[in-house]
Amino acid sequence: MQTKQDARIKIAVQKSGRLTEHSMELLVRCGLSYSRGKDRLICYGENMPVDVLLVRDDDIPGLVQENICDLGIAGLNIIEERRLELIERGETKLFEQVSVLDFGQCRLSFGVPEDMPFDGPESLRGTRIATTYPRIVKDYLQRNGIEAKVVEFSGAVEIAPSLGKADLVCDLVSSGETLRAHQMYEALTILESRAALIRTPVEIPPEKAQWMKRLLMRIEGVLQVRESKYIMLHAPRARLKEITALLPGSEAPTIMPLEGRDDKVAVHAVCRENVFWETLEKLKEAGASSMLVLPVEKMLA
Ligand code: PRT
Ligand code: ZN
Repeated sequence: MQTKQDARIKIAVQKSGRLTEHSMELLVRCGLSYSRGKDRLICYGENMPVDVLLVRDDDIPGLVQENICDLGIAGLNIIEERRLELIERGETKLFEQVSVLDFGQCRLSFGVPEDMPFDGPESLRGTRIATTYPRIVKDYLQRNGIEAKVVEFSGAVEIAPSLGKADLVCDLVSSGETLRAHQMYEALTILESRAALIRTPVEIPPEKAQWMKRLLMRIEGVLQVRESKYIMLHAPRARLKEITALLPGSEAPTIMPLEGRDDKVAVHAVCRENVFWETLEKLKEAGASSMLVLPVEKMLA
């Protein structure tokens, strides 16, 4: 028998860490308001049948794989490591990646001691590599036909070389400060990571499907809006074609006359990509003036 609880969508989010705030903010932007359970491990959706389970990021792919949660948000580094582990175990039904999100950016890179020269993947041959991502590293080495020893660490990978436990490391890097503080440099990136949304391999039951569809559509909408800008400018009629071609990711812009000016028109457009200073400078060179770039609040195609 189905209980009311079964009709609620469960989404696994990191309890406390780098992805927590961004993940919750994304859900709030999708319209979710919630109250936090007494144990502070669950956030109950008040206005949507969506509950958030707060867990360690390492547990998220497993919870989604086992269909305990319908959705989960974790770093691609964690997702990929877990995916390789499941394949290794002969698992055939894996969680699915729904979309890559716009936060949690970092790189999984080889960090090499300052006194060790690095001349591409060949330099890894015969070395001992400390990492918390043994499967991703082994997969990389195998694909490149390189034999090396992978030493698995559960944390504080960066101290492995100074302890004599490894020659180099493969770890997450964002500013590079941690590597520098341990007399290492970033030599080669093997995975560009950011947070991603994954879903259960199991078919969503009909009583959840409607809300699931709405939630995924809203997430896509939020991601698109964050990238999108509304741009307004004045353009000389003679260079209109050139100017509209410079607008990043915009569909048919609106062209309007300017009172008392036959040589210029007003151009309004939604750009589906961020509008950077470089673009504005190019537009100015092409004769555009009075440029205004505004954020977009909501968008529904
Ligand atoms: O408790 P729990 O297991 O949930 O959290 P955690 O400590 O395992 O994860 P957390 O919160 O540190 O990171 C969560 C996710 O954020 C990671 O899985 C990545 O997808 C992403 N992320 C983004 C990062 C970084 N940037 C990052 N810089 N994760 C870790 N780091 C660490 C890295 O391991 C290294 O120690 O930061 C250090 C390097 O940073 P820089 O700036 O010195 O280069
Ligand atoms: Zn973790």
